[in-house]
Amino acid sequence: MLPNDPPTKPQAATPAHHDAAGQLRALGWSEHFADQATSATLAQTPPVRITQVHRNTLHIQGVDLDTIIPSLQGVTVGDWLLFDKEAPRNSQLLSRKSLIKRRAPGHDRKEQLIAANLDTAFVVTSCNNDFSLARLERYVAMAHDASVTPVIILSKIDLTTDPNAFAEQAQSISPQISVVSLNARSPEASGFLRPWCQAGQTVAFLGSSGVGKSTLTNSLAGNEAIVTQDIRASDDRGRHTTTGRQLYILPSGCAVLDTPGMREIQLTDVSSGLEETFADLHALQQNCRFNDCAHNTEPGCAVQAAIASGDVDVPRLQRWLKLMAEDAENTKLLADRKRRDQARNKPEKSVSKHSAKK
Ligand SMILES: Nc1nc2c(ncn2[C@@H]2O[C@H](COP(=O)(O)OP(=O)(O)O)[C@@H](O)[C@H]2O)c(=O)[nH]1
Ligand SMILES: [Mg+2]
Ligand SMILES: [Zn+2]
Repeated sequence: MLPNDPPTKPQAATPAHHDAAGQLRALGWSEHFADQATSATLAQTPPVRITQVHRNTLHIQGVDLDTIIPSLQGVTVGDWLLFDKEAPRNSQLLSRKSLIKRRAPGHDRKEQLIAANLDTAFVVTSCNNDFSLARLERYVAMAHDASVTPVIILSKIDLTTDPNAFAEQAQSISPQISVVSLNARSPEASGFLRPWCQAGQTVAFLGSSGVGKSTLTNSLAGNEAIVTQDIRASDDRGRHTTTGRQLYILPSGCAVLDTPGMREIQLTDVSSGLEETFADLHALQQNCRFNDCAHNTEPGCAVQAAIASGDVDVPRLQRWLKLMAEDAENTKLLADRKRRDQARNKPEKSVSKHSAKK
């Protein structure tokens, strides 16, 4: 083609990260993972990231690699594997930097892995009926427990007359958490999220359906490639083949996970996350006379004393007690269940695990 020839079709954008190191970094690779393998191992079994989990397959991306492999047990979106090309089932799961999970809805109520290796969780709610402090606290506790930085995003500020009232309430959860108010459809929206979306970072949007998660994902991607408005499809009933969670690797080098709305987030095994989210109440509790104080009618209860003096917000205390009870209950149920499953499946499991050697 002559230099002055007009291009006959749009030119593919030059990828910002065309070398191997740049590609890996854009996928979220960091020392935490590199430290887990020798360079010989990495050459033999290259690192790949799971960008989607389907019923029977995984979508993986690596350096000059974008493919589908058969499912592996116990992995989730965002996980890193050392990919064995000859025998994908023998690929090794790298130890995670963070993991977000919940107790799944439905009657079997197993533990469900939501996402691995996130740096930031954007907890999105809109300035309307969706807004619920109790739900925000759940997500924040989940993020804290996973050592993922929670950032609260209040969307649809263009649809309310008093966005500040929502922002103040959200900030009341903790002075340490960033609260960002925005109109997800405005061109400025992605700019507000940039501080958390630098190259090499992995961020996720969590929150109910319809609050603007896909709109924000699109805004970060700088295009309309990602479908907005979750289709109310059969995936809700668990028969569908995909979880609907997808990790997008943006040209800017940030990995973004868009998730469909989760109707229910039951906490499990997040006691330290609750401690961090309700740090004020947790600190007060240390001064109660009894270790197992229920902060009800016990003598010497520091929490009741703080209520009497007006220092404690009673609805917040009630939400804290409820979440702690729920967490304790689910943690116990799941531990019992795991024990039962282990006892029942032991012989079978070990056979299938080592079947290659039989
Ligand atoms: N007015 C307004 N509409 C929004 C805003 N955020 C999202 N929407 C609209 O709300 C609908 C649902 O958005 P979507 O991004 O699909 O929500 P998701 O289910 O959380 O992924 C779409 O029609 C969006 O255009 C916002 O901040 N303001
Ligand atoms: Mg969506
Ligand atoms: Zn007490």
